[in-house]
Amino acid sequence: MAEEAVLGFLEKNEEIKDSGEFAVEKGISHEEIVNVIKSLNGFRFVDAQDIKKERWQLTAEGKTYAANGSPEFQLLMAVPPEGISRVELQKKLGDSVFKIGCQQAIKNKWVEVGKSQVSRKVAHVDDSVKDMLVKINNGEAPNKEDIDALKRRKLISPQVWKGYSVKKGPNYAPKRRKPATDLTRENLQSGEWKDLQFKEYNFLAKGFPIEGGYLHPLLKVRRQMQMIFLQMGFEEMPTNNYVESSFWNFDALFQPQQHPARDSHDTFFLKEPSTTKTLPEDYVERVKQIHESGGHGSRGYGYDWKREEANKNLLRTHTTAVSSRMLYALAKKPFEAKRYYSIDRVFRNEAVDRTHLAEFHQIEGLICDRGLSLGDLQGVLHDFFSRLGMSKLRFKPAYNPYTEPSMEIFGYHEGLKKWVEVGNSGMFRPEMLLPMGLPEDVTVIAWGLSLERPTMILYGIDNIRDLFGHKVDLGLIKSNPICRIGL
Ligand code: FB9
Repeated sequence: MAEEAVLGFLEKNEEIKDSGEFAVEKGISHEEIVNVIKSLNGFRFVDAQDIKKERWQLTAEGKTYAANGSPEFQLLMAVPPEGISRVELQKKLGDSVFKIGCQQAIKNKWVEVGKSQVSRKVAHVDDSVKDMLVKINNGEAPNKEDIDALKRRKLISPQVWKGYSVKKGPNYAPKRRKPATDLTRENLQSGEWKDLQFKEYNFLAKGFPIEGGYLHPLLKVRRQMQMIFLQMGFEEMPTNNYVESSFWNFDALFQPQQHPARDSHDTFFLKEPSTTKTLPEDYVERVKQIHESGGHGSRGYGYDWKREEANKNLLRTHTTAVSSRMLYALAKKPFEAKRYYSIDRVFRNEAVDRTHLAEFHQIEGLICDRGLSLGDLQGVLHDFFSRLGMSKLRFKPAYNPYTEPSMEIFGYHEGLKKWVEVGNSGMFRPEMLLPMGLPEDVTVIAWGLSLERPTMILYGIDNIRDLFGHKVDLGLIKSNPICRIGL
């Protein structure tokens, strides 16, 4: 309707001077007219020029007075000829109307407001304020000083009115035929295509966003860590078993059965299946020995080692449980040096906070060879972490039940301009390796770190809950850039 009105009017007239007046004339809402003008302008059916006008609109308070009269007029009307007490008048009008009404009525010398009494000074007046507010509401513009007076009383506020003046455009036609957007068999056969107006191709139109899969940042960094290990000649250990026996997770690592990590405060033990099915009996016997009474020069822990403790199933607390399985398997064969790595989930019954969840991904590397020393360990750590962009390392003596000596590793992070704890390491104890059957002169150097910490640092994520778990921020996953480590 609005479109026919605009195009129809321009058929007979040069221009629509003011879309606002045109809307009133045609009895169509100005908004509808504006939408049509914009669309016709887009297709160059018309040529529309902006016109702006400053208008005044009533404030909420202005609207109440336009409806109920100005407060000073309401006040005067409420004062009977014989006068009235302030209190009664205030009750009649309400606090705000009474207060403002008094100010204005006194100023207009309409009333006399004594200590308790209020009396009239005039018989009748016009409520010019209300009249002006009504006029403004109907779009009329009162004179400057009235505007200023009403503005001072915050009864009106300025409003920019936007409209258009409209002329015929290069594609003007009295009636807009929807431009064809397709050459169909029908309009080809009917020959209608000859007079059809075809819609222009919009070569800037964006195609439909191709939704693809998104690699989680953890998987991107895992891939980069994997590449580093493979480039350093390591092979991946099979970590596809979250459920492990206490034997491989602890006992095989010479971790005593009363070690604090082995109680349910730190470890998730399984209710079902609660115990492991099979263990290599001869090896278990040797582990029992080394725990109870030592051997190979070690005096062991000297406690009563319990098979049922070793049988308990748990969620592995470290991928070192996989390392113990792999080293035992290695010992069963003629010895050959090996470089192994693992990157997979481990579970610890820890309090969840900004950097800790009950599970994280552990990265572990180990080299099993003859006559390896702590120097070799520091060497391979330098090689590994320099590929992570950290060429400056510092080592701090540490303790692990299954490595002696052990070192915490600190690296200087150029981006953060500070030393960061980047992991832990050590040489697996003979009490762990010899019962497996590995040759006397074989030593194993190993180290471990997490996948979450480097990923949080690389992607600037400071709360691990945004990165992993049910509160993960999918937007972050979708929009995360490719962050290259070490570069
Ligand atoms: O990952 C850790 N820090 C880290 C690693 C890399 C990194 O890269 C920068 C971007 C380039 C930045 C930081 N840490 C180990 C250090 C700390 O975050 C530490 O507070 C938390 N640790 C976890 C364990 O928390 C209880 C990180 C996790 C960890 C610690 C030790 C091992 C594995 C994971 C181990 C081991 C080990 C030792 C000897 C033999 C075999 C395995």
